[in-house]
Amino acid sequence: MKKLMLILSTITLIGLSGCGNNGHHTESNHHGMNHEKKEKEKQTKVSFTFNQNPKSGENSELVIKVKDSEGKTIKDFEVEHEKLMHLIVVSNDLSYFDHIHPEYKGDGLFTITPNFPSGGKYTLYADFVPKDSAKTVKTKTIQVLGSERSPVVLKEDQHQTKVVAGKEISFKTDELTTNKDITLSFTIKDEKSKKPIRNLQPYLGAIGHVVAISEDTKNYLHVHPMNEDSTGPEAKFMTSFPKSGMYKIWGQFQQNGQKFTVDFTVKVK
Ligand SMILES: [Cu+2]
Repeated sequence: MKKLMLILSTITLIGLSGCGNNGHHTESNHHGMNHEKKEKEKQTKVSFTFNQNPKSGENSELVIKVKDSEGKTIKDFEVEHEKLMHLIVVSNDLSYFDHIHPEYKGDGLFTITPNFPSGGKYTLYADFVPKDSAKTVKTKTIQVLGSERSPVVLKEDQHQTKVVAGKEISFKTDELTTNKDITLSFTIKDEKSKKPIRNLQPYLGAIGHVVAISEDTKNYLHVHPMNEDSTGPEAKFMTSFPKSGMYKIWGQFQQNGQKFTVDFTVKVK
């Protein structure tokens, strides 16, 4: 059952729509179970509206409205990873990443004020589960006003070890091919002492939280922990990559009340 949940939660987005209403989702390794839930997901309609044109350095409130196919408000949501909705915000070159939690105002309405460090294109991924329905991801690409940075070219990481917030994090994967269960593993040590860290705290109810996005921003993989109750030093996750190409992977963990995010860019053959 656990494995099935892991597989079902690996969601692929194909063909992002501007309004977030027509995004097609396929679930890799899906064997036709849960058809009814899948239908419901297809019918969920989400609108993303800012109270003013979003501009870097300004606070523009984003309102996310969730409706069903008949335009009726969806009011009840399941708590997933301790939250009713997760919102991932990336710049379209994937150099900027944020993972935030819109506040539920009731009546199918969520609000949040995202931070945009510069002008340019960004993609928003709203990740939620309507009550009695399937995990749903709806996306929108937006143009943020303000001065733009030159885009960062995505490059495959040559070194699978990075230092973030005083931690040395090593990243390993199975051989990266498409449509196969792939284990992603992060091993976390103290940067100075090189001692394995064994007191990671639960972050959103698990050892960590991992998201992977394809270079073109069209595939969003919500990855789930395999050893969710562990406190380190190793955090393992499973996912499946639907298409070959470059993906950026962000792992988020917490120790001593401090959250930290590490990213690795991989090439899937
Ligand atoms: Cu979240």
